[in-house]
Amino acid sequence: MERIYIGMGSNLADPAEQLRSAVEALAQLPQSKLVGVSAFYQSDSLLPGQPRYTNAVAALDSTLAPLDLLDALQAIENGQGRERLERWGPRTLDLDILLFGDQVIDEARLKVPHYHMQERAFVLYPLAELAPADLHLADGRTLRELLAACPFVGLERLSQD
Ligand code: A4P
Ligand code: MG
Repeated sequence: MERIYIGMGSNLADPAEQLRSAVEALAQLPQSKLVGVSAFYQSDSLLPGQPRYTNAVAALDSTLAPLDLLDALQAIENGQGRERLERWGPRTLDLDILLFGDQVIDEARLKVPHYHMQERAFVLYPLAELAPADLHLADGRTLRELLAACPFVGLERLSQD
């Protein structure tokens, strides 16, 4: 059993609703238990000219193998109408495996910890709602240190309805 953190993002077709549907789908995953979901946060896209994103993080306990979880997450993305037209393009739903226990995974299809999560406020602040502050990445840096280096700028925490 591993504690897994999943980053969720959407900037098309009612993003908050996309994230709510994704949470329902995560709760249905086999061999897994959804243990928490952060608040939703809005921020500008890292790429100019795209709609604003809504992001959140979910925590899952699972005995799925990493690549099986990736397959399941991609099936959820596809089920919510994701079209991969261009890398980094706007998307109805993006599900990224941020952390998979303390495993470091370096496979063609799966790199964990997720690329650049250490410096993305829209990942770190929702993650901090769920994870212990002494959570550390494989390089030894704690979540507390990463947060201290990543100002809460341009993020808007949405009230939950
Ligand atoms: N892949 C490798 N490692 C992982 C992992 N840990 N989790 C592979 C999930 N997938 C992983 O992903 C491309 C391939 O990455 C997958 O086939 C999988 O095998 P993708 O989701 O198809 O492509 P992508 O999302 O366009 O690329 P990427 O690199 O995941 O983009 P990002 O980093 O997600 O950036 N601005 C705001 N405010 N909020 C956002 O969420 N997101 C992006 C996209 C840009 N700007 C943003 C946001
Ligand atoms: Mg992605």
